Amino acid sequence: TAKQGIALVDLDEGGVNRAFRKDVLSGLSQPQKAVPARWLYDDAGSQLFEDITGLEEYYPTRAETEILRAEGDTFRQLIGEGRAVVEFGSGSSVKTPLLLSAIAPGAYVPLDIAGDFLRESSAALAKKFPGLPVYPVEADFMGEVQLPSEVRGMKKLGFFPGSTIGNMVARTSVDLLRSMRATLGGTEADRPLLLIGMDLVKDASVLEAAYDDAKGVTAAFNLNLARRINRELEGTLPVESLKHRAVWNDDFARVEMHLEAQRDIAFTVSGESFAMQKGETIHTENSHKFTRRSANLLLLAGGWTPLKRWTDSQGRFSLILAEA
Ligand code: AVI
Repeated sequence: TAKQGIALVDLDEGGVNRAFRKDVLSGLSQPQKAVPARWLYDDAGSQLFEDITGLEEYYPTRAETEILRAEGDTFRQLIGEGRAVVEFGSGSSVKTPLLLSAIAPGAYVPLDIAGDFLRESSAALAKKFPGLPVYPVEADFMGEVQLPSEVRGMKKLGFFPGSTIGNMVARTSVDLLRSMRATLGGTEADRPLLLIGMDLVKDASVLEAAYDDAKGVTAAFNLNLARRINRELEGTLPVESLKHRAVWNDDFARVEMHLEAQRDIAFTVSGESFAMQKGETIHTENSHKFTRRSANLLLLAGGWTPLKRWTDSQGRFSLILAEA
């Protein structure tokens, strides 16, 4: 069902996030231990991710920004003016303004589950674009979201930059693409558009460096998950005995992040006991990379027809415009 403005974090009597505890306890009980990547983003994790986007080795943000800067005129020709831009996520302070200045939209609707961040970034954006109506919606965009009545009659453009789609396995990303279609609505005669960032397959050494930088910021980002488990779930994970790993999985065309035990360890989380042998890992994130064909196939599976594709000058990252 479509959601809007409901309480999104379910805390127990002790103030513990129930969904986080459930995911961690069940994930640590699997033969290959795994925790869903969305739990990387508490306040500390979100700040570390911001820091990652400025790293020398982490090219995706720069590459995508380069495309947004260079292709403004083409965006305007293909997308037209006056659409309501619905961003899946709170929007970045750089990429979103580039798109909005290029296409002169009729409204901007950012959707995010993190309400505080959403309100802050929306206020900053409204200041930058004084004439533009901004309608932030606090919602989980993985399902269909009810858009504000003010934009109901407008044509829509969905915006999902950053290759965040790559952090999902195919089943989940197809579900999301279909939910986006449902959220954006439209008719045969008035099809919504989607502008989506998808990072490209490239040399494994370049990809692994992007996810294991020399300054150790990505390592800190990954290890923060163990710290968060200790903080919020009364965990006793020995963080100093865990090592950040970034590995290219060629079969699934993705960079995987893991936390690897450097010795045999035993620990508890919310009173439950776990053990890891030296070398065993907790899988914490997938970042899928695409080819032109695999990107098109995924979009088609999700109900979107690719219309146009742009890449940066070094061919590292793609932005695709698709139509429902
Ligand atoms: C948010 N997401 C697209 C990032 C990525 O590249 O997969 C998250 C990230 N993980 C490590 N570095 C960046």
